[in-house]
Amino acid sequence: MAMLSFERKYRVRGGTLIGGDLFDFWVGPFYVGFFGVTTFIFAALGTTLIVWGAALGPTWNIWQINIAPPDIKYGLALAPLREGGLWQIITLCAVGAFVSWALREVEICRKLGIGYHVPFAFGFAIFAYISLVVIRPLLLGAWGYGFPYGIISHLDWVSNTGYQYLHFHYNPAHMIAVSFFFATCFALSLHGALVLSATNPPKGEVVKTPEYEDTFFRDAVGYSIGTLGIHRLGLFLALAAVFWSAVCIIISGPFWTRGWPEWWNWWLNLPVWR
Ligand code: 07D
Ligand code: 07D
Repeated sequence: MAMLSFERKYRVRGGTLIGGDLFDFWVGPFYVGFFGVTTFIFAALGTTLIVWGAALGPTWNIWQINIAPPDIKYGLALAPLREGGLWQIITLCAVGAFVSWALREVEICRKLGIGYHVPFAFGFAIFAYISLVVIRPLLLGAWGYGFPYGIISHLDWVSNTGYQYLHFHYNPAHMIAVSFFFATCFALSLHGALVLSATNPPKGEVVKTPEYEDTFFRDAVGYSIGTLGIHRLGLFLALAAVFWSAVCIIISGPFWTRGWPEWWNWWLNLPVWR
């Protein structure tokens, strides 16, 4: 079925979580919904505040614009607008926009009668962001531990935070996260290459079926995970990467305050060496 006629067929009322029929309509190809409206409001307000923060700052250079969180001395209190208060409202808008977007995805899934895999996956990205700007600052007792909003400044934050623990590569959860990120790239490159090899043949040759794809891997390594399985594996690898990222930053500070290399002393202290 052509995309345009499919869309017309499935543009049905219902499936909304809130607001009934009120925002149950489309603007061009975009579904609106209650959460489309809240996404728009949060994103517009947040973006306006970023521009306002930039206007207050010393530069319009896109790389150097920086909206910093409050000083640590403000703890978990609200800070004056120019001293981190803007960052606090922008953070609220960002969380509001990301969660609204996820709920809008849920409504679209309900309309189509498909699973909630996409909003579930986006939920992991939101969790990683919230772990950086809400969970860890709350556990450490100050909003000042959040990362600053700026293209270069947020890189400075990652580097500084990493070196506070001497050598962040020794963080065991960071190791697991990095390995999952690498594994995700590995899996996607194999999958993308395999699908193209079978379904994009030279002119005049027929497209090959999944049996060819499975047989390639059975011949090469003795096992093929299959057409559905590879997508389950891909989703698992990607979500595990983000999950362990959130773990690696939440434990840095709230649960381990020394250098990460020192954490490995448990290995040297095993009774078996004594
Ligand atoms: C390809 C999907 C498309 C998304 C894109 C991002 C904005 C921000 C904001 C002008 C893969 C759009 C960007 C809307 C513009 C202003 C104020 C996703 C794809 C293209 N980072 N980070 C980048 C964000 C954190 C780190 C680039 C966001 C943590 C490192 C871009 C967040 C840590 C490097 C960016 C976030 C961290 C980057 C490319 C939120 C640990 C780079 C991103 C909301 C996770 C790279 C100059 C990309 C770079 C980079 C955005 C959080 C580390 C500006 C929105 C605090 C080490 N980050 N980042 O392609 O070139 O993502 O930086 O959490 O080297 Mg970052
Ligand atoms: C947080 C993004 C969420 C995004 C959302 C959506 C919009 C809309 C609109 C495009 C999590 C935003 C959407 C804005 C856009 C349009 C239209 C994703 C998030 C909600 N590290 N490290 C990680 C590596 C070192 C350090 C994670 C590698 C050093 C710190 C990952 C190396 C030191 C932190 C990772 C390396 C150090 C991390 C990041 C190599 C510095 C974190 C991925 C090869 C000296 C961060 C939760 C992630 C983290 C993190 C990889 C090196 C420090 C596993 C490969 C040794 C302080 N590092 N790192 O989390 O875990 O994505 O954050 O050297 O805080 Mg690291």
